Amino acid sequence: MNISVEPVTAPRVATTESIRLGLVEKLAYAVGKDPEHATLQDWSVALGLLVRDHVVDHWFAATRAGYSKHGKRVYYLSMEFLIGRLLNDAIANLQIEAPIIEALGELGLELKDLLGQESDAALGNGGLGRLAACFLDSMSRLAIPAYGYGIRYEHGLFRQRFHDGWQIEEAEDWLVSGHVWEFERPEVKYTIKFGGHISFDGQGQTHWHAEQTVLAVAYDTPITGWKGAHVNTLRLWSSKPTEILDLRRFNSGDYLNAAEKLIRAETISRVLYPDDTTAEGKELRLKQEFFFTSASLQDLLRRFLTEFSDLKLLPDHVSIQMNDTHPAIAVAELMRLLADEHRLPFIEAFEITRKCLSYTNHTLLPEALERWHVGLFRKVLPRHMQIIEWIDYHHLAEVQGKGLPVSLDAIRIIDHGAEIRMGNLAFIGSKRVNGVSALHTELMKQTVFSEFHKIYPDRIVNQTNGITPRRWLYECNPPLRNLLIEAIGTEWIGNLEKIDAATAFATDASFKEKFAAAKRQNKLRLAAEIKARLGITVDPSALFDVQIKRIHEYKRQLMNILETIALYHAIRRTPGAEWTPRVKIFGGKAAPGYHIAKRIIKLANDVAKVINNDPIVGDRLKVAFLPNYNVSLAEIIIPAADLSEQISTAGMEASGTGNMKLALNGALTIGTLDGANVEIGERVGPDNIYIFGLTAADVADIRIHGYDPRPTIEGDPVLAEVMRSLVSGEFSSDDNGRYHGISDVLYSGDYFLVTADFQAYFQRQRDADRDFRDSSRWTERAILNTTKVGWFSSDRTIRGYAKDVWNVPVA
Ligand code: NTF
Repeated sequence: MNISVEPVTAPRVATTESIRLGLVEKLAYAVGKDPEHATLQDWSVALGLLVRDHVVDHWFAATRAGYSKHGKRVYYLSMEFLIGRLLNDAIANLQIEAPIIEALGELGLELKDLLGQESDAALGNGGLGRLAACFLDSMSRLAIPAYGYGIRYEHGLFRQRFHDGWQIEEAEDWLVSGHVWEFERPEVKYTIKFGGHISFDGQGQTHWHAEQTVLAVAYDTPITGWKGAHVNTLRLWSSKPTEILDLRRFNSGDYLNAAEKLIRAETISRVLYPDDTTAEGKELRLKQEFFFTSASLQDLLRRFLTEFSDLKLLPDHVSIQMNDTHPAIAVAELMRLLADEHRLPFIEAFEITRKCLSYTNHTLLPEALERWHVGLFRKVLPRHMQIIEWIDYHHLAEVQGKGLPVSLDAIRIIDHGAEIRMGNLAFIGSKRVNGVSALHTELMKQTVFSEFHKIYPDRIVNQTNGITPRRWLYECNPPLRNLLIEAIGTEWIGNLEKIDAATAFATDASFKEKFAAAKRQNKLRLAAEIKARLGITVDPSALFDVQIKRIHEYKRQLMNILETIALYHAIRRTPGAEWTPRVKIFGGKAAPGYHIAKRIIKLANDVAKVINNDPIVGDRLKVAFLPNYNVSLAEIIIPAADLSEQISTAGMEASGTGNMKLALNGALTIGTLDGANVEIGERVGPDNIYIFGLTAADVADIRIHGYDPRPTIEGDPVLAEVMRSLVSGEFSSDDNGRYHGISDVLYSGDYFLVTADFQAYFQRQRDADRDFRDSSRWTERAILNTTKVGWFSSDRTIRGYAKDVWNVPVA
């Protein structure tokens, strides 16, 4: 098309006047309401649409610049993007809060009320998905031309409710009142094939006769970087049928069957799998993985071919990051597209593929390393099965040729002809493979990928995780943000390592007082939230002890609950002693099929009920398990925390990112030497963190030699009493047997070594109690946590990827 209209060149300027007029206009012409009849939701949508206009101006500029430079683009493929709310994030990044607050004030509205109307985009389970969201923010901050690619789930992570203390899952419905941030792109669509069979014609062409085809349709969300300097795109795929309706069947009265294809097609992007540690859902899950991977690769090839024609140049212009093994099918799919669709020789296709792709590993838990049965895989992806067989054979021959002393069994993709190991496929098909903390990367080299590491000693690199300081300090913690700006200016927001400048104020009496006041303000806000959601009154001067994360045995919420019980018993014995009042705050969801995890939630709630209603204990100890933990709730809890629980069995938490958010907001960590805790400890110093327990090496040793929990339990009167209370029904008077199973798990093997670490943990908690009573000193240490963890910005992480993995320049 030849259009002679000048494009928008300069982003619009926000003034109080322009915002007020713009809002009323959006309300009328986009929402269809007049101010007299508008609900808060209507106003929130109007504000979203208006802010979006500002975002779009910046977005166009960035996209045009990207095309004009003919540079390299980064494609971040992830099954999950846990982005949360976007309105406040866009306002903050564009720095247009002041005129908005003023304009709303003139209209008799408050910004925070409108922000609360937006639903959370919960397209992820936990750490892995939230990391992807922080990375999008940082890629925009650093002006890296990048696309996030994922699935537009109609239903995100389930909503959690408690019924009599048990977790109940309900379908989540984030799209129900519309989503103002996305742009549907009905013209951007790709055909995705499943099943069927393969034929070869005599001329070297391969044909895939699919059994099912669906369309992947694009939905774009702009991701605004700091100060709007760059805006990237999150492109999510929605599955649609290739045929709208079987009219013949419909007209014959067969309505249900006429709609069958539609339902089958749309099922693919219907729901997010609510499990981040096991390869569940089998066939549908495999289809989801292939669906978004294929659409994304087709899309990026199309974009490449609009600028270049020689596919050999692909690695110079494209870097594709596989977030875990969920998109690892990209290895075979990129080869298929290059070889079958674009007619490149296999060997060349393989070379190009290995230069474009890289893989991030997020866990060493064996149950989380994806494997697919060959039978299922061949049924769903017959052509990819052949390609994987080719890669496996070819790679094995290559390695054998080198004559290295490695176990060939360990590096095969197809394990004994029965299962496909996606980790191995991803490794073989990647330029770089990275872990997410120093310890995790080291363990990757020593365990899962040890044989690969011998063959490819330069391939594994570390990129310790990070968090975006925009959302996780600037936006969620206005009192602390304002104090920091007053003390050291604003540079830290775009460059978090500069926050170290505030270290000089750690002993400044006036700064300390203001820091403590900010913390108190945040604690009051959380106390109000606890009251509103649970009806529990908590004392804002108590120590707020926070554990927020998915419920998993290796994360050891159970150990925290046992410690809570021990503390409860101690308080009851001598209520007159000098106690440090504590509020134990929990948040987190259990995978619906993870029965022990769900029982741990029930135990926490049972323990809470007994303790919170015991008049002898009073304010000395309260327990609050907040239901439906999500990004928005995290934004309220994290700024209010005094103590951050990071107590996983050493060697099992790949990194953690909640640990970084809590430390940045001035919480001291109590934790094991696991994941990024190790690196946090190095930066804040041993006096400002409570480290305890077995190390990863100790745990590995125990795994070899075995562990008998009984002598440990019986040798510790505190723990022995806690264990007795589990089986006596002290917390389950309606069902004495409810926790016998948990007790059995601990007595028989205790795989996660809760009992082994209990005593050291209990002791460190008492150290924290003692230290918290010296509030002046505690504040100093909290300040040092905030000022010493600037390195954990996801901007630093992304600079690392840009340099070591993607080879792209950054701003
Ligand atoms: C998680 N992995 C790890 O368990 C966390 O320690 C880590 O911080 C995040 O990834 C982000 O790297 C997963 O969620 C999964 F799916 F791999 F198990």
